[in-house]
Amino acid sequence: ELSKWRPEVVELWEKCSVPEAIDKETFQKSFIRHVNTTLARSIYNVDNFSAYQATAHAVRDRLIQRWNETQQIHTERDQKRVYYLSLEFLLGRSLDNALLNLGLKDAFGEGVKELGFKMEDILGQEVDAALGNGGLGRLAACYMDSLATLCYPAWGYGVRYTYGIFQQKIVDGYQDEFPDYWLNFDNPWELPRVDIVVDVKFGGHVNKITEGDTVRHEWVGGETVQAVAYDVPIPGYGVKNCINIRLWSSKPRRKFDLGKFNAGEYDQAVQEQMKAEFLTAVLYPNDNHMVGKELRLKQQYFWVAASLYDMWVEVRRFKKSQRDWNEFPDQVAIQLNDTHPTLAIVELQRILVDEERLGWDEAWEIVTNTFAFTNHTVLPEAMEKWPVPTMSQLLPRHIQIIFDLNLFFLQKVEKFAPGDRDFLARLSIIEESTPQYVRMAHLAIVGSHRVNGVAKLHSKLIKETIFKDFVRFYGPDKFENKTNGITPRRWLHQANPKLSELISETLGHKDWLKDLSLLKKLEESVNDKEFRRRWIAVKHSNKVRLADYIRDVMDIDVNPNALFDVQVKRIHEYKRQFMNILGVIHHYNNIKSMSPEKMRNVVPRVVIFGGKAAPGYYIAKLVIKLINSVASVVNKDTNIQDLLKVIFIPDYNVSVAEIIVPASDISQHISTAGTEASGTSNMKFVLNGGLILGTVDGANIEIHEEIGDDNIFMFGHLAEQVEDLRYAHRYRDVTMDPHLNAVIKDIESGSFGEARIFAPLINTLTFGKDYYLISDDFGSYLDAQKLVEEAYKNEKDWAKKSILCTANMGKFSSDRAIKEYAESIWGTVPVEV
Ligand code: NBY
Repeated sequence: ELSKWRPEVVELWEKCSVPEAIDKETFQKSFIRHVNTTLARSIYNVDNFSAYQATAHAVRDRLIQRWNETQQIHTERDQKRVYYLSLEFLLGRSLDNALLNLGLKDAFGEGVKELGFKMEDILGQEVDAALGNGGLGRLAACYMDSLATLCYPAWGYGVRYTYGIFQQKIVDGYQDEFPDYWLNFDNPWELPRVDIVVDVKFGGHVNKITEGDTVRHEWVGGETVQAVAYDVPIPGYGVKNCINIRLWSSKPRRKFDLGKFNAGEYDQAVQEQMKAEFLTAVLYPNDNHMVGKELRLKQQYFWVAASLYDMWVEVRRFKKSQRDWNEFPDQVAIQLNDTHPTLAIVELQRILVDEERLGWDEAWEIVTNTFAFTNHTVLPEAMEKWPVPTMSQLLPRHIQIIFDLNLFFLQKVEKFAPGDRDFLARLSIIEESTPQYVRMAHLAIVGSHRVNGVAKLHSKLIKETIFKDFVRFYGPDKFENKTNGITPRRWLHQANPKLSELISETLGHKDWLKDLSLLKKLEESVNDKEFRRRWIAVKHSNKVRLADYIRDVMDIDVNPNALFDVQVKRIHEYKRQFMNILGVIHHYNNIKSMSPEKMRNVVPRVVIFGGKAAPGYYIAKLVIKLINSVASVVNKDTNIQDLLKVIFIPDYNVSVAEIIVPASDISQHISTAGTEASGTSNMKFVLNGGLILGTVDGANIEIHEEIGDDNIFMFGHLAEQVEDLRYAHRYRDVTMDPHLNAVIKDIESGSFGEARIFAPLINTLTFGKDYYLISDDFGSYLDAQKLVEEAYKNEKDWAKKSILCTANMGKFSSDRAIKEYAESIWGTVPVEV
């Protein structure tokens, strides 16, 4: 008998499975084995890139082992699982992170050194996994790190885009986009699961079948695309747990149409294949802006259907053990990262009703107890809605279900508020326009048992504005706040190794990496002169590192002793990079008007920008052009004695952020109050001892609460004033701040290149009624900048502020956020390997 289960086979199996050790010598052996066999190279032709690949494979071997053990224990324990559905995972690089989380960095660093390589050179070879736009995608990545570290039985589900977020080049001051073909070389951080394939159907029609007094629906016909799974292991820090992100890639069911091929129509024979592969080819590059492309809707359903089917394997597992369907929500929690995966709600209802033949109400009870929904924005242009005709074509059964759900929902609303037609229309899942639209946020709320915002103010605002009617209908308990967080492993330990070491030495432990509130104890060292000296030295060396980077990529020298003033994030009008560069012009003109004595009082400053604009976002792209035009004038003006430099760092991404964030003295988070749901880079900067200049918005407010008045520069109007200010702009002329007026006149006089180029941008302030309230906040913005400058002159006090910033950031660990989700929304408990 050839059975695997014979005792002697099991014994042999166990004898042969030697765990991959993690000491230096064993690492070196596996490194060389991978160079020789995996890469088919030798000592004579192994370059830095091959060394990276060999190191990555050696680390991956060890990751997979942990991954296997984690999956095994999770299956064995059979605890409730959480599935995090996100259309974006902005992971960045994996090697350094894996080395640190597994505790291998020192041994492997020594190991490669002895073999003739520098660890930094090897780490520098890796390309970012940039499968996301900005904050939302990076949040998903931080949450996976925390889920692994805290040992929750969790999975991420996403899309394996062939092209991530575009690469940005600056040509003549303008943004140019280039495809991000990140899979050009082999990707050691994914495990292709060619055996895990799910058929996903589009189009076709629905048959209504009457059997006695029951009616059922059958979705037939249409085209089928296959989803292939790629698994990305995510190691926890300081634990053996290693969780999984499953990314789906599309491929055709048939490679080509043999009939057409034989008829000599070769080009048409491969067309189906090309169309199917196109489905997951590219990430849509818009942040906080909905673009209603049919392909995007197809991506969403493709991913959601494959993921639910995959979870279904689990469901069948417990069906075998005779569990009742009603227990499904006790086994599974699904978190919707924004409305992008909302079709999962409809898909689960479809499976339960059409395929498992459950009654409608019973199925719906299961569905709503399974899902929870996170909202990330209040901007109207970001609200997802899909035309009913498009959805009917692609998903004929789903649109029926949506209309039925809406009917039953509105019947309840009608009972709640009899005769209130407006209330009904406002709550409806369907927008009654021509054509009709499906409002995805409404569907997500109706289909979830919890809805949350991502910072206190944001969660309050959604209850008072966009979801107000739902709060009235459901009561306030369905709506919660879960303030965002960031992982201290990547955003301090990995990005800022020197500060991490200083902190560990001062506290006498590394436990703070798993319990960030322990940083509080750093407060006791704030009056220790020697500690402050070392703190300042670390910041300085990080500024030198950034200055080196700027020289390498831009060939510009900046002075690391200057104040580094940073604004890096997606370029968007609501984030007001425009206001920042207008402030820079004001500052520049101010310096130019000074006598040499007065100039001596000016703090030298390097203003650093970075960020991508959506390729179709004309105004955002003009902001980039203006920044670069100002930079080219300012940077070559010798009259200002290097007191000001303006830098636009191209192609801002996660890896570049890891260099910029630790080097910042002051960073700007200056959105119009009420527009930035949370922001998460604000947390990263403050954790690294950078101060912030910010508006009373998003998580700035909670950071302020934690670190205190003395350690943050806040300015501008409040969220509750915004509506009135906009109203005033609409019906009276915008009253320009005199300083702002002068700056605009300067641009219009051609000081920064042809004025007509910038006219559409300047028009947003005048004809555009200054929707983002730059004119209202400009005065207090300049005042706040003056305070920053004065404070920076006192090195000792600034160092104290910097230390107190870091010391009080405990709350903003993604570990805290994930525990809150687990405890109050998911009801999951940790299972440690
Ligand atoms: O989510 C961001 C928020 O702007 C930020 O304030 C918050 O901190 C962060 C995490 O909660 N939102 C965001 O990044 N959104 C997107 O990237 C995005 C991408 C695509 C679409 C909408 C939003 N879309 O509709 O296609």
